[in-house]
Amino acid sequence: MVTEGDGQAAGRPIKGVGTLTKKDFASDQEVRWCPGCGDYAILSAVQGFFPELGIPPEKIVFVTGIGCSGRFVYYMDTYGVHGIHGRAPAIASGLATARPDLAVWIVTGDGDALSIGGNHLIHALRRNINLKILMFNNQIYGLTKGQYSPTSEEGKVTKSTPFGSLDHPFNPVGLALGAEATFVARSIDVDRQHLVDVLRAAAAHQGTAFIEIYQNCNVFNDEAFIALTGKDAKVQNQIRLQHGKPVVFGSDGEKCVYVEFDGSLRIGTTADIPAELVYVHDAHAGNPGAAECSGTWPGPCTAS
Ligand SMILES: Cc1ncc(C[n+]2csc(CCOP(=O)(O)OP(=O)(O)O)c2C)c(N)n1
Ligand code: SF4
Ligand SMILES: [Mg+2]
Repeated sequence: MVTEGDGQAAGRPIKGVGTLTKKDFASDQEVRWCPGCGDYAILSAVQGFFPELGIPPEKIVFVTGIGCSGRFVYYMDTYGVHGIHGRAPAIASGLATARPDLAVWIVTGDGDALSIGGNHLIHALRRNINLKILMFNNQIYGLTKGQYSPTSEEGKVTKSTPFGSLDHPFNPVGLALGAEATFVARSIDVDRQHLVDVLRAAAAHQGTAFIEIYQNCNVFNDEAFIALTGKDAKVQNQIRLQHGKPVVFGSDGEKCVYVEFDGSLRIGTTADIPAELVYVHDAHAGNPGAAECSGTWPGPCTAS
């Protein structure tokens, strides 16, 4: 199908959206992240996924703030706004409200979204405008060369915390659920399949979708997610939430999340827990409490 304006705004020949490929979403700009940065994998996953949406690039707008993550906008051959620090949700909210015919995606960082932009983020989440927010969480300020961020762990030694951070970090998934976001997910740069599945679900969601993406900053915070990416560790530590499925993990599902008698969620050995007590993930649960609880565990997760 060719819709009005296809390909024209960017000065390219008209191309039917059914024939779009990854290349149609890759701009001619030289990608300037550090070699080995997790941002490359996320960019590649997004560019590879977008053709399946069937939306012409001219109907898509990426809005970013400031940070290494903010450079994302230059590399997508769509419309884009490289905004000011922390204000991508404000700019995108106005755009998506005025132009509901556009697909508006935000790319932001942990500092951009949760330090200077924390206020804008929570209000975007509660307003539930049709926005998709990709928050690259590398638990550090990358662009400004390695200061601690609101997601850095306690005790983090950086240039701005030479004796170790005293602050308790935000759990972005918990924050988003607390703001009653209607779609909340977590994924990771190195798991393309999971990331694309989450992007697909977010794109289909009507309202604001918040996706935290763990992203390795190999220069200033290398291996921050090694517990989730290490060969053996990832099997033990990743908990994948699938709608309607019991939450089990570890090799052969040896561990599970179960409901304790007081209603709290605990981790146990699957063989020791009666099957009816094993927690079943409900992505549409009205009460986000359980999802929030699961969001505090490590590993990719989705809840909405
Ligand atoms: C108003 C303002 N304050 C501070 C800065 C400096 N600054 C630029 S990027 C950044 C933090 C970026 O960290 P994050 O959002 O985590 O992005 P990353 O570089 O890690 O992708 C800061 C503090 C700025 N550009 N503008
Ligand atoms: S500083 Fe870190 S986040 Fe920024 S481009 Fe380099 S590796 Fe990536
Ligand atoms: Mg960061």
